[in-house]
Amino acid sequence: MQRHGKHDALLVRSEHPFNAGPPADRLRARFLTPTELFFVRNHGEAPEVDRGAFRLRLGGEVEQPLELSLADLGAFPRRTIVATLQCAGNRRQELVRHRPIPHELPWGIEAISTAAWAGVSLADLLAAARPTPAARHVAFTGLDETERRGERFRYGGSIPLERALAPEVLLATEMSGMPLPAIHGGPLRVLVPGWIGARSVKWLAEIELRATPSDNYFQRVAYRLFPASAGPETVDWESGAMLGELPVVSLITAPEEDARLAPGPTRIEGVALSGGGREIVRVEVTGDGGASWATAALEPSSERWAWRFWRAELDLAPGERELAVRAWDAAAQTQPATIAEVWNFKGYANNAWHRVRVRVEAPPR
Ligand SMILES: Nc1nc2c(c(=O)[nH]1)N[C@H]1C(S)=C(S)[C@@H](COP(=O)(O)O)O[C@H]1N2
Ligand SMILES: [Mo]
Repeated sequence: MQRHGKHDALLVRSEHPFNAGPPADRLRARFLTPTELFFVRNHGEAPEVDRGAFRLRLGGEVEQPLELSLADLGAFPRRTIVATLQCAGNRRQELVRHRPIPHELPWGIEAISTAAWAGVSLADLLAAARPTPAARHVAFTGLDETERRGERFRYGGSIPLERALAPEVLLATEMSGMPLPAIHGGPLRVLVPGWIGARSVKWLAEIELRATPSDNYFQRVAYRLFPASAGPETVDWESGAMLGELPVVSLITAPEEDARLAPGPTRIEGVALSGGGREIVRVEVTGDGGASWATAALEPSSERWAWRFWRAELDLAPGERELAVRAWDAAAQTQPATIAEVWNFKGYANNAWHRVRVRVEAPPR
């Protein structure tokens, strides 16, 4: 079994390619997820990269194409950003329970983690390459291959040039104080804070400036959001919205589903995150299906691109109870109540209230 330096406690959704994430009781243990617990999302096998021979190529709609070794990259100013990465498929399992979603990973809540990423700003490279007026999108291609529709090709995706020019978009070579591990894209990956994880391309080898988004399968076809009425047979793939910025989300990490709890005041805790660096301004929990809400305490944080830890207390009476959480961000956006409102056949962007069923019972006397 391949473990990639990962903790044995990880929930493994697939071995080949390796896809795994931290169980709920470890997800929120530390603000910076220990790297051995950080979730992994791979579409193909992790490639081996020769660090000495490695060159990053940057071309397309630029006046000055670049070809850079890792040492060349090290000459640009070094920046560190604490950022949470979340897969667009996080919490797909709840969508699957509502209506089946074949051929996609049934993630629980574990496809989310936080690290301190270090590397160089993509903006600094772009300044050296000087994009032409025709450049509107920045496309990334990794070195890993994957197969879809009978074709083998490299993983890729793109972001708008406007997003790429922000200083927090990194080409990262370090993760929480260590060289970027191979399983997380080492030696070099993109980090697009506040956007779906899919755009943070690992094993980065090529950057192309373009007038249009990337033609890669994972930009052109996958990672699009369709209405609930669309299905794999009838869908017009081009009609879906290309996913980018994350929606506002929140998760209950404790208690866990099916927990048995004593009646009375009960501590509830979890994490919340919004897209685009928007601050989480309120988190609320309910134990009565949304009839009443208790406001959670937010842990102080100055990390704009990272999740927010919260905790709350609910007074629980005996019986089967459903706990739920919703967060609000600085744009006054909040989360839809039900899975039915967000269901889509690819299983992306589930930001419905996160619900956890528990049994509350007095201890036997
Ligand atoms: N080259 C490459 N980059 C990739 C992927 C991939 O399969 N190949 N998966 C993407 C997806 S869908 C996510 S959610 C993140 C996960 O990053 P992690 O494995 O470091 O957590 O990487 C993204 N970058
Ligand atoms: Mo993802």
